[in-house]
Amino acid sequence: MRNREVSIIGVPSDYGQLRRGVDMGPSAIRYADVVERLENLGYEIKDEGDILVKKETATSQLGTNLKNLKEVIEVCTKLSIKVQEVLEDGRFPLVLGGDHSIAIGTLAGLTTKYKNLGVIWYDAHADINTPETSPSGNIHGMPLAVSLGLGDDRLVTIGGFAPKIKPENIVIIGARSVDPGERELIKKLGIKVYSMHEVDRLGMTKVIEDTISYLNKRQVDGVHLSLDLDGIDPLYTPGVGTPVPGGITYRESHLAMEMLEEEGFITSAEFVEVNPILDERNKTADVAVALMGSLFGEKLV
Ligand code: HAR
Ligand code: MN
Ligand code: MN
Ligand code: MN
Repeated sequence: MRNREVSIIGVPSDYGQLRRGVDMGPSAIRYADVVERLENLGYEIKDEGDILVKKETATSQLGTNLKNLKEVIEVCTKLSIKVQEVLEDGRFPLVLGGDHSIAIGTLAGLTTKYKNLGVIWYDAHADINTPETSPSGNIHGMPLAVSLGLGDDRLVTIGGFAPKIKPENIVIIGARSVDPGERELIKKLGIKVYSMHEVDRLGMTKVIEDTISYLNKRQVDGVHLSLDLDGIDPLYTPGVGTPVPGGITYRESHLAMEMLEEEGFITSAEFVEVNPILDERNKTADVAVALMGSLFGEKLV
């Protein structure tokens, strides 16, 4: 059954990387009329507002190579509590980023309820770096690793337990910029990846059909869609901090959302990495909201 009661949670944080402006993502997405769009589909929308993110000028790596580690821990801890509250109210959490490091908090909150959570990671990147393999020290390149229990202990144990998710419950779609250490870990853990090669070769229809049957076989008790707008080709979503050419098209992305909606098994979602400063007239937020429309059942005819 689809949950008709949706809570929107804004996370105005840019601490997971070094390009400012992605903290304005939630405002840009609200400006693109997310609430209206989903209300028009018959959903009862509660905008929970933004998680309080302090604007620090002097941030702390806590003696590690992880940029803004202290601030990311604070944001993700607050977010995990908020997501947990929304779930306890029986509502669908729709999280608006912010950079992708916030997924650490989203997943920590979700897995207080879902003990065998499936995760669809729609992204140009694999975001599975550890402090040892990260070329940048940017935590937005690490949330999948952290949620698997790999990385700095203070991130890994947010919410008081670890790991949050299982490697065999993850499906990555759209990958085309993967670091050597990430590739090794993906192989070692046997994580399912539909890179752009598979998207081109199989077509999005088959990719999503296979994703659905794979996660159903895993008997997941919920499926979280973590959608990084850089998964889509920068032709359509230029307002992202780390654009990579050769991405998923606008229509392929709509098809993916429509097929996931038909199956009705997405139980939470987050849309991240919208940076209005780098955008062209809020194009990227508009695409995010249009994709949410399809994910929540908007039909063309
Ligand atoms: N893999 C690179 C790193 O770890 C770049 C990560 C960029 N990540 C995002 N999120 N934009 O997917 O630094
Ligand atoms: Mn705001
Ligand atoms: Mn990402
Ligand atoms: Mn990305």
